[in-house]
Amino acid sequence: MKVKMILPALTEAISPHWRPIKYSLFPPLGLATIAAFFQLDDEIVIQDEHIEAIDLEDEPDLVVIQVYITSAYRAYELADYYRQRGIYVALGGLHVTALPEEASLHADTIFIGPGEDTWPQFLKHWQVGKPEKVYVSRERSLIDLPKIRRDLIKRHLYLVPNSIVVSRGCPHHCDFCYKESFFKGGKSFYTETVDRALEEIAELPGRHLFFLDDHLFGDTRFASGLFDGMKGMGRVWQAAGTVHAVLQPNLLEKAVESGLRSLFIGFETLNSTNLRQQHKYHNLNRDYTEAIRRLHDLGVMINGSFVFGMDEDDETVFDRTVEWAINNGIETATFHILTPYPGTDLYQRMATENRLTSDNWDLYDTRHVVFQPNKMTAEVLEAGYLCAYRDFYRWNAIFQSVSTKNTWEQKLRHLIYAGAWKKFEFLWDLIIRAEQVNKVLPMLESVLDGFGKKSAIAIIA
Ligand code: B12
Ligand code: SF4
Repeated sequence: MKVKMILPALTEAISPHWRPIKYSLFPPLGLATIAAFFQLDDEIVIQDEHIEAIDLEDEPDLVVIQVYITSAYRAYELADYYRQRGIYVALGGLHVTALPEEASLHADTIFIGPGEDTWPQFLKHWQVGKPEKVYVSRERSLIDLPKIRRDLIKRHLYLVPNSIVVSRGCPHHCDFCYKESFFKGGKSFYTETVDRALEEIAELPGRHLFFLDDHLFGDTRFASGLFDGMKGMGRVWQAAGTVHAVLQPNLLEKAVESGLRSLFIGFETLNSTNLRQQHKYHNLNRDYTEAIRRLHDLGVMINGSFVFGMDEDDETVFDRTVEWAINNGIETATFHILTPYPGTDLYQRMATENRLTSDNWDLYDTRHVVFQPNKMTAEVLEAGYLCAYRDFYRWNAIFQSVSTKNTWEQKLRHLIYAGAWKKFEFLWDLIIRAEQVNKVLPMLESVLDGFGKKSAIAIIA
């Protein structure tokens, strides 16, 4: 059987004028995960539109498309194109799960939720010519799964080919997060076994790893076992975690000993009423500054995530947040405009309060305002968001933030990391076009690792 698997891109990612580095970071892990269920003699191609043009002249027997909200229209366009040619189309992923009725207009079969249980069922039915219209995931497990088909990934076109997920979901329940609706009807947080995760890690070439788990530290026993097992593997790695996890005694130290060098942290807001309203209780009454100090003392750089537009935010929130992030020496920041994804409790609340102002999914990219904010206008929110990015990544702000670091090595590392990420976008554009992005990986490894001085490990020892 000939199978074509597609990760469609949002418009910005395929601009002929500009190629932002963030779209050349990670390969399509979700598609490679379900590709593992095909027979070895099936001919499978994975095409990721973020890094290559989709070949539309082919004649596959089956087309599989992963749909995110921001790429939904493109996904439907591709699906309609193949279906018009009589080719069977299967759609799955987050947006299909959130809005199955919309997606089913463009598919022969749709998949609700994670695909590890439903995809093999579909393949069995397909082989006997009786595939169903809808498959709903109920059994959630990562035990005894076939190996991810990493051989189908074009590693050389990504800065971070070694992305990995060893768990699914998250133990928390924030109102704005995709996870509650995606995992409805079954477990919403589960992990691989430690042994299986270590086996997968051992098979990945090179040193660098990026864990894409929503919350790698969410199960303390699992995380602790994983970090113990990774000790001595010589890896440098990045991941996402919570303030709470960072404040837990010993776990962070173990992570650092096993190679953690940069962590994405969802601070989201500095306002406790906002946190309460979004049900982000695990951030409530946590000492953010202490979490930052702990990370920096252990040599871990921080990518702080902040959301603007919650109900307590007014036009002063932008400056306050940026100033706080700079004064705390946060190396990189990711700002978002609050976005009520369909399927979330936040979406439901906004709909009930008649505050949704757009159902154009292209605008649900966390850079546009698609609802009526409470204490400011949509225009002020969008402008404030743009200013926050500009102000945080001004050279003088970067230098101010760098000056909070104690040693020259830490200062240099901060400067290079923040600068490379946001100040040399024209260079990334050239590198991506020349298909040389993966050649920059050794530099990333070196910066993460404090230029090979193993500073963090020395601190622990
Ligand atoms: C890596 C990542 C990216 C990467 C690349 C994405 C990629 N290569 O897949 C980059 C940096 C490009 C990116 C960009 C953005 N992202 Co992003 N990203 C992620 C992240 C952290 C991990 C994705 C991942 O690999 N998961 C692990 C794999 C195993 O899971 P999976 O991909 O979901 O696949 C499983 C199922 O979905 C299902 N499945 C998927 N497709 C199909 C198809 C079929 C037929 C079947 C049966 C099953 C199936 O089976 C798979 C196995 O279970 C997620 C968070 C998350 N946990 O998902 C956010 C996330 C997907 N991103 C999100 C957003 C908002 C964005 C941006 C808009 C952010 C921005 N402001 O720029 C952009 C635009 C995305 C786009 N192209 O449209 C949101 C999506 C919300 C939504 N409802 O769609 C998420 C959920 C983050 C969040 N918590 O809000 N992202
Ligand atoms: S902690 Fe993060 S991943 Fe977990 S529910 Fe909240 S926003 Fe989602």
